[in-house]
Amino acid sequence: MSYFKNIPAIAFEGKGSDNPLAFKHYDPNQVVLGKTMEEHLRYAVAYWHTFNANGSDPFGAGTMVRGWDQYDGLDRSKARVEANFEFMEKLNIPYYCFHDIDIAPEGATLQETNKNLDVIVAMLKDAQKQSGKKLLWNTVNMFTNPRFVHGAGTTCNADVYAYAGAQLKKGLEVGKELGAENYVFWGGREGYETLLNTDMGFELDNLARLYHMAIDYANEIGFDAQFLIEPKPKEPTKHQYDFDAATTIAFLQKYGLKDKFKLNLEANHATLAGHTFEHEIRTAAINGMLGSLDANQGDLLLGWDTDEFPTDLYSTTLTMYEVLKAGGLGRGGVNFDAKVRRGSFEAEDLFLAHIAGMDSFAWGLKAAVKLIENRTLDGIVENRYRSFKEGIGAEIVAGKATLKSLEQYALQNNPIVNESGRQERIRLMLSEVIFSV
Ligand code: XLS
Ligand code: NI
Ligand code: NI
Repeated sequence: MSYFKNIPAIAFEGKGSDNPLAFKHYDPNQVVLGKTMEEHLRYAVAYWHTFNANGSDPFGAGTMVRGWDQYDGLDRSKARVEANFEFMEKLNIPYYCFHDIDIAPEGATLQETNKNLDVIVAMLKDAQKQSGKKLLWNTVNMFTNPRFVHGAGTTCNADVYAYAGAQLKKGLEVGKELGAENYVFWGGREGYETLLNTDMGFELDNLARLYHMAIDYANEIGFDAQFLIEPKPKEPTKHQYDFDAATTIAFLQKYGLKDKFKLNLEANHATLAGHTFEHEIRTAAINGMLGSLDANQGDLLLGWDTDEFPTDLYSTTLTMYEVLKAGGLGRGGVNFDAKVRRGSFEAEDLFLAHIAGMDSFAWGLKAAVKLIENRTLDGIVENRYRSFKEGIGAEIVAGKATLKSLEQYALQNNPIVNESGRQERIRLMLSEVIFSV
């Protein structure tokens, strides 16, 4: 059964095309810096936003009625599987990502929930085999059900912790069954509202225990996905423990987990933390922790995770610049953790939104390649730090300097001369590159 009958396969038509159902920048076969665009970008569909969301918000009901909504329960889940593979096929997207409860309904008991999952996972496995599409990552949702009111790995209730462990165990088994390339942990309720009733140190110890158990079990069953933690500073809890890349890295280091994990970074989470996306990517990269990207954008006028499709070319360019400089995404990818706006309720909008995101990232990739090939920013940065290449600077870098030798130098070096950082000029250069590709 087709859920998107009126939508043709989306092809690359190039910059001159005025066909809204075509790519103008994303040419999967175009080779840049030794790899095809498809290999660089490794696009993924987020199941929850595309096949589960209905446009509801705290003030109003859903606005979106999809083809699969004519069914209920497991039948609806099966219909979503068909829709997912038709969607990926038509958009030429190689990967998808999901939470356990996106793909199958929760039952009244853990046994029932697992049974539902088994039915759908078998179907997904078949569909993957037939289509060649792959699972970029899966995860388990330990934040929606009311049992997680006080957290999952950081709950005050050991019975809930045990349930979370069981759910995670099943999640790892599902990931293995479907050959997931990564496994994501996003701690929706792993945080706190007030220290007045919270033992922060104990909660973090427990969270680390759960991660260690996950590593042990993945090893036991031979699930070799890359584990990823997805930082986010707030929402739903006031203070999320995995606040940002730096906080998460410190946590992993403290608990001896750093070698087992990388980070899944999300643009809107970065801005909620008061950072740019490129800051988060650079922080991960310089610590060897860049794993995968959740591509979206926030609204800087709003204080929550709006998960809009990424269309800001400055951001996609600088994102891809950081990714290329870090040596690429490896087993990670660009997952559109993004949803169409409530007013964009037609099925066609799902395609138009993904095209916008895919073209914007491809455009950013092309611009980033040009920045690298022309050494635009490299040249500027190298020149800016050139005082560390010789004389006292070279001694500092070589570890030969002491406070005494610095004093000796400073006493005879008068006056000190600084140079402009030329920020405004560089920003204009960046604009010129973006609009030249
Ligand atoms: C929520 C997160 C979530 C994760 C997966 O803000 O972005 O969607 O990506 O649990
Ligand atoms: Ni995300
Ligand atoms: Ni998010």
